[in-house]
Amino acid sequence: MELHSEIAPIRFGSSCSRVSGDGSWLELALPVLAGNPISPLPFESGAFSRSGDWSTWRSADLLCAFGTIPVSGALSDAAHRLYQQAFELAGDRHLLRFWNFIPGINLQTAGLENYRSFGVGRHQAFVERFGRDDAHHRMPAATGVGIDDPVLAVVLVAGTTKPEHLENPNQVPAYNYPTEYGPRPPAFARATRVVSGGLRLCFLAGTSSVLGHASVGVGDLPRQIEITLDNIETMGARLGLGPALGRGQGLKRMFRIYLRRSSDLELARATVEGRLLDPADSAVWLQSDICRADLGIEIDATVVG
Ligand code: 3EB
Repeated sequence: MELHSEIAPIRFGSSCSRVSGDGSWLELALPVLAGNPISPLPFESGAFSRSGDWSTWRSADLLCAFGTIPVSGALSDAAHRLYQQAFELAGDRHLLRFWNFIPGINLQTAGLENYRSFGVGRHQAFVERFGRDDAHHRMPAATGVGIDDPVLAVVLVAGTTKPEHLENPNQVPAYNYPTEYGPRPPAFARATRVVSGGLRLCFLAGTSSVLGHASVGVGDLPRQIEITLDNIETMGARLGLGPALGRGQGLKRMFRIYLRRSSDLELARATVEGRLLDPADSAVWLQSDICRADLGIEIDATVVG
């Protein structure tokens, strides 16, 4: 199937995070260390509309949207509200993918880390929407990283075809994490895949150096990269793409690599480019805090074709 026009709703590397005047793109102030700051999604764009805090593109099969909400008090309230709105927008469509850009992700508000507070509101919204028993089966692949501006930004993909949500056998499902990682568990799957409009869409969640539920290689970035890439291999196989995540198969592949410290770029690039990336891929290297304060790298991917 021809891809006519792709949506490029996110542009990284701006000086402050904001929505453009016409609402058609979201600037995020994550510094770009390397690669393409305009991150396209490989979908036909469909009709654009702007309503409330949300910008939406609807095609026959897919809905892609981003929403932002200013944050002053607890992140849990902002997350709860923005996710309620996301679910309303998605309507009967199935949730396929979320990206979450969380202000001051590792800072604390009223004694609770902002990421954990975000997790409380997100989880509550899932349970309210789908019920306690069904909520886990509805959680799609997601990414959670930090931004420095006082705005919570969420990007959503939803579709008419029922997806498959996949877990990593070497990791505890995030929605079953013990409470040491927050009062409510993170609401996401390790990967989601679906066939939509004749295309196979594979969404790899933000993947990091986590085994079981523990952070691995704390203080040792090469080790963290090794475990992260091992986890990606495992999920590549689960997705049916093979351990190299479909490298060399003529698929469209988009990667985002988030580094906590920009000074790690050279080291990380050598390993990740060698083991994971192909020159044909679209990849962007970003500096951002990631949701576990003890980890330095997170990688997500979208593979289509
Ligand atoms: C982890 O494995 C790393 O809260 O949406 C990765 C992807 C992580 C998504 C999220 C968090 C999220 O627990 C953290």
